[in-house]
Amino acid sequence: MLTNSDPEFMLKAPGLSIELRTIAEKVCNGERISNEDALLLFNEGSISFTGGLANFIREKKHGNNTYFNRNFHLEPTNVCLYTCTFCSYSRLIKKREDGWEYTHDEMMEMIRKYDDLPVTEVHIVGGVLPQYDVKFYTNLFKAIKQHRPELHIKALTPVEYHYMFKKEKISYEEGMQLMKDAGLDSMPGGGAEIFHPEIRDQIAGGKCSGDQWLRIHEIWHGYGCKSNATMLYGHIEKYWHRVDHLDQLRQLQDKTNGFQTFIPLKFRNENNQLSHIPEVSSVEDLRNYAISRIYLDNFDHIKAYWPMIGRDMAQLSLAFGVDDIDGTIDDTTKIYSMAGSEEQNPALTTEQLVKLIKRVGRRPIERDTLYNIIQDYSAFEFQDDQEYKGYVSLPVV
Ligand code: V47
Ligand code: SF4
Repeated sequence: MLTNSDPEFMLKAPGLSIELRTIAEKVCNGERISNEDALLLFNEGSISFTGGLANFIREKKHGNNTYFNRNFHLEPTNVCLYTCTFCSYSRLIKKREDGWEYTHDEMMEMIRKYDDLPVTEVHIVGGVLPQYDVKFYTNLFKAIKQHRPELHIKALTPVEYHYMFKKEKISYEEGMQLMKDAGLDSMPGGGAEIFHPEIRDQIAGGKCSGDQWLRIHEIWHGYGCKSNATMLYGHIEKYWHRVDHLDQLRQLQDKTNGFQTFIPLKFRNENNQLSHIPEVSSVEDLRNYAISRIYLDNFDHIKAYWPMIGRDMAQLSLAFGVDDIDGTIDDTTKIYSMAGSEEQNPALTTEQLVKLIKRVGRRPIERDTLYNIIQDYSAFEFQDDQEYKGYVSLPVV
């Protein structure tokens, strides 16, 4: 039987132009698509055609496996020196009384709240302020490791690192080594926005450039460490800016193979300086996931971040190239609720995440940050009313 992820099915799609057929042939033969191909898919690929190609790659790489982890976020501050126009989260220094600025001890208190819970990762990211410097973060990472050595620290982005290393007058190489020695395990994908200066200067002026973002990841990968990458889409950029962004990520990945996951982040328009720009449609979100999956042939994973896109869309995205839906979160991030996401208090239990994945016919796999498999939940069973009943652990195949 032919399914929509069967190559033959896609090559037989009625009315397919020669150019689109050539893209489908490349995908079926495991060949890389070009920037022009990606642009053509954005402009002319139907959602079923593009989604089918992405699903074909997704299933070739991962079958039905869909990954998630048990994590929580720590956001040291929402006061920030920068004024990114898309950001609903930050409070300007002159209005800092409206925000929060946690101390070392307050942050350790939050870490201790998870002592009896089976979380595997803390994701630390927030605003940029002078007091959150190299000393602050190296002390924090050391204290976390001393308290709970097995908790994976995924923390900060080149935006914070560039700022604090410059202030400290140390090189990126020295700075990242200090972070590694203090206990940093991996870097999240934030701060990438859109690399091209034509857009970056308008939406994220003053913070690290696209080249600096890429350079810090390259150095980190050179130390044998892993990181993620994001792209903030659906605001003032054009399709070709997205393709340029993906191109730069693919080129760096060819050099280092240090990226694990690509996470497209949909611009949400509440409470920020770009609120006049309408959000893109759900079809556009699915198209963007699918083209990211097709283009980034050297990335293992594509993630849909459910607190940003909502649970329904995260489920749908699993048929459009996505194989990871992040983690339990435990209501510990405010970035997206403040920007208008439908997820106002993002928290899912493991059971809820498993159920979400199973309801769309995929196989829920709990992973750690580095994609070591912790548990396969495929034998979860649901009663008629779709309530979670229990699970048995299965060997992973
Ligand atoms: O860099 C801020 C984005 C990012 C808005 O690596 C917005 O696993 C949309 O990078 N609309 C931070 N996006 C979050 C991030 C992330 C999230 C989940 C997982 C991982 C990972 C990384 O959030 C920022 C910025 O691009 N952002 N405001 C907004 N209004
Ligand atoms: Fe600051 Fe990050 Fe918001 Fe930009 S996106 S204003 S750097 S918190």
